[in-house]
Amino acid sequence: MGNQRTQVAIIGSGPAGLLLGQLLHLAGIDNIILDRVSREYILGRVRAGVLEEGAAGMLAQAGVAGRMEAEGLPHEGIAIAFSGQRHRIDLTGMSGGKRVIIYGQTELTKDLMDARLAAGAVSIHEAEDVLPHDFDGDAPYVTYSKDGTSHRIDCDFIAGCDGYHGPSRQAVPAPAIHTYERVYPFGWLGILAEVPPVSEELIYANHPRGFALCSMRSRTRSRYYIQCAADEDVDAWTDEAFWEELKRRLPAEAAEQVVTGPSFEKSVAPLRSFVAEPMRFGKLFLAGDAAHIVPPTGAKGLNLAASDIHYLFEGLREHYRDGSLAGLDAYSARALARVWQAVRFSWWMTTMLHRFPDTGEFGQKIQEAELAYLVGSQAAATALAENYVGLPY
Ligand code: RFL
Ligand code: PHB
Repeated sequence: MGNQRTQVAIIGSGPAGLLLGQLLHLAGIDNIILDRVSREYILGRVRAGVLEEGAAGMLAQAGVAGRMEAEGLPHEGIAIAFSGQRHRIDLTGMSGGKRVIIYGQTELTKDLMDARLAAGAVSIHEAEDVLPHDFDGDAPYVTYSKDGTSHRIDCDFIAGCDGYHGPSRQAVPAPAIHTYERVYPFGWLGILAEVPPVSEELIYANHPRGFALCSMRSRTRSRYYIQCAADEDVDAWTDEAFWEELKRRLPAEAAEQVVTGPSFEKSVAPLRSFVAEPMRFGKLFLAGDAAHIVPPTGAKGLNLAASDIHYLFEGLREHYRDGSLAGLDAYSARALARVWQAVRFSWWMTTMLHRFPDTGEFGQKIQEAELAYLVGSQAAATALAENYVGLPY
């Protein structure tokens, strides 16, 4: 058994774990990141694409904003489409000047990984059987095995940044944790294609055949989604069938502009809202998807990971600098207050834009009335804009 010692053991090398690791490193706080899979595997995952200014600011604080600033696309509005029409929501005009930035999670993760490598900080990939221990006491530790050898990392704190399926939340005794969950009766079928996006801004489309989203990764790379069955068989979808279905769900003037081409990624994501409370158990802190999941409709998953890390990092820095536990004691309540706002917004966007099995004629009319109110009322559009660009930390 190999023994190691660090100040903060971080389980999970996604955006949450990497961001925390880099901020701690810059503050002179020693940390080790453990992940079950390889660096290449993580960089092969296609996920979120929309960053709030707060999340972009966190990347700047971590010293990795250069490529995002050069290659990211600032957006000042989105379109909401329904009943054959597209309507622009002026995000920037209605939020006091805030913008969002289109920059893929894959790129952001790569930037953070490169910075960590350059800093010489320790990341252990392909670590098996990772488990947090004794976080209720004063001497927490994490065990794992690698290449057939067992290891133990003694630490002051454990950050559980290991996603929805990770071991951190599962290590908490059931009576100590309360979970809230809603599983939506559909999924999103998404593709990436090397074609210019249909529009300069994202289009969120409500249609009787189901929701569709036109997004992008760059001026030459498009990301499109269509609502599908939760258990949809990806392999049953040819590129041609996907493009046909996407176009049917867009206003005719937009459908005509869609540039099609071969997809190089195609996958189905389930939609779920989930929150675990609290987010702190003694010396174990949950952050990001380990503590909560939102449906992607509000583009909040990655942004919540960033705001959690903001609160957690501030708490840890204060502790190591001043010996105070105040920030760490406040972590769970602070993070959860913002999480629930994003959970509500993501649920609302999902409900307004998708076809549910029981939507029916009445439900469809109610959706249309809500959409008409949204695009016809300055107050309603402002509420969407304020949430979409991100509530303050
Ligand atoms: P991550 O990115 O899931 O990283 C968790 C890391 O923990 C590792 N891990 C383990 N490590 C050690 N031992 C174990 N036993 C472990 N089990 C897991 C994993 O390998 C992984 O590297 O969580 P993090 O850092 O909290 O970041 C959160 C974001 O990734 C997430 O909120 C978003 O990507 C959610 N999400 C989307 N959000 C959006 O805003 N827009 C999107 O379009 C969007 N698409 C998506 C998504 C999430 C998806 N998932 C989770 C399947 C599409 C998908 C498919
Ligand atoms: C994406 O580009 O992947 C994306 C954009 C906006 C969303 C969800 C996903 O709401």
